[in-house]
Amino acid sequence: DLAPVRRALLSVSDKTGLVDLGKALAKRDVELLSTGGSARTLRDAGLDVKDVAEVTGFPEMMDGRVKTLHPMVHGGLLALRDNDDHVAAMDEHGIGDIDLLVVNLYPFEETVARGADYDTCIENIDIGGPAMIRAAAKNHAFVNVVVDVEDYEALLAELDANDGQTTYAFRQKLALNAYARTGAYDAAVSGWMAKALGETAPRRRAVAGELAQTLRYGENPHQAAAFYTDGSARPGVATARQMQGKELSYNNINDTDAAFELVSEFAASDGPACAIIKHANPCGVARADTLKEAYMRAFDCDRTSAFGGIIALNQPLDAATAEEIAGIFTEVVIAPGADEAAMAIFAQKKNLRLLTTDGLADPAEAALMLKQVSGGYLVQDKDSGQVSADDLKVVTKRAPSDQEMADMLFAWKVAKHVKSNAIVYVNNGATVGVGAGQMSRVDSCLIAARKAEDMAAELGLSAPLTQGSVVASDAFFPFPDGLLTAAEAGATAVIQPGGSMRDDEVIAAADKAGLAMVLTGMRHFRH
Ligand code: 93A
Repeated sequence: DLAPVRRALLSVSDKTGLVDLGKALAKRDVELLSTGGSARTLRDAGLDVKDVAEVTGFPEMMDGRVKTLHPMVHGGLLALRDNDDHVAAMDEHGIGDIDLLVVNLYPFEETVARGADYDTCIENIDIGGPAMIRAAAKNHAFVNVVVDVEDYEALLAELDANDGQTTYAFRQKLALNAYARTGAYDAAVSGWMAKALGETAPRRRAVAGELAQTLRYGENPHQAAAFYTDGSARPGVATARQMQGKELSYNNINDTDAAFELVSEFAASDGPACAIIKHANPCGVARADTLKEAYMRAFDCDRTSAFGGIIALNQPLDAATAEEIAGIFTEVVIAPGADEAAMAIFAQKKNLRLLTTDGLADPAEAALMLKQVSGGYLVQDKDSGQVSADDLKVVTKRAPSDQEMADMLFAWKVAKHVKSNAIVYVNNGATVGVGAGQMSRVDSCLIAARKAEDMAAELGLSAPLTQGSVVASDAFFPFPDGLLTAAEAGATAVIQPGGSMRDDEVIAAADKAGLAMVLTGMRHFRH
């Protein structure tokens, strides 16, 4: 199953490592064919290269749109070397074998990422490259196809280990990777077009992904797992730089994403904010005058749960905050930067993972979310819904105070990031009780209130901080019971979507309890 490599075609947009590869191949007596820019690069380095135009007898034309699309190329890639008819056809037309194809494609994804206009994106759709890659990959019985600069070394090692030949298993692996590349490439093109056309439900949807990391395991140790990125340049867990600490786990990545998306709701210009996440739910979110104070207030929402949590900050990590965070066990910290003094403090905590991003994510940015179900997947717009004070409808006799209003808007932003049923108590810019993921809204109200009682006991407070708090509910109260539970816990104002059949009953109950209540008209289910 060994196949020799005597003739190679090199056609790459990313010229990284091209000269070294060309030299290494030439040293192994491999004849080099190449396209315009690639050929120039190789020739400039003193290598002997034949232009594809010479092989095809056609010049590159139409701005390079047609350069390799020719039987002299595709015959050389597709011919079965052990098939008499194929060999006869090659002889008849003077087609030579191409045993190795090295291609990396026009940088379509990068072109989109840098915000290029429509026509520029179109021009960066590679046609000849994918055609050759697919041809070479189909003929992996004889042909090697390399589509990633990272694979150049492995190719040379394979040639050296097999006296200038490659094994079938090696070529199969190359082919698998090659088809994944062309698949992802076309998925990127169709994904870009869907976005450009505002099409959320095309009849077919291709999912693109690039392996970023094979994970030690998934949610549990008996589950294999990997992390794929989709090429988006959005600040977030996939594009963050890891500055220190152990490798991220599956759960780390999931929780870090939740933490960063939540803290990104709070613009840096509005002052420091901190979110602490456990099992994808916030167990403390706060704003304050300093980042350190924001962290401490978030921590004080539920110290027990914050142990081993994931912390997201909306400002670059500073030394004072780093010092405070380093005091307890934390899995991951993600922030839009970290200063040197902070880095020095974290350096003492070898296992603590620090990720830095280029700014915050835009919470209003349009994006699609995928959820897998058996036999398919659901696609929906990301929940980028936001409300401001002007959108709120006061439905009670008492209108909220300014402080209640500010806290309700804060609580509402947090509730959007809590698994349903979500209940969030907030007191003066900090969560003081979070109820998440319960099947009954009343239970979420009770759990959140009990959390606040536990913390009051731990902090030695005379009363839980739900006294004089506001409460947010991610969906309407179907009955007055949940609302009354919150009132009993000491909440004075309520923010919720409204829209229940029994809204009148719920509003009457709020009035009777002396609560101020506003309706958002928008729901934030999250499952
Ligand atoms: O415009 S194309 O789709 N038409 C082609 O026939 C063709 N053949 C190779 N683009 C084509 N390529 C691509 O050119 C390769 O995939 C590679 O990305 C690039 C290399 O061009 P150069 O060697 O001139 O820099």
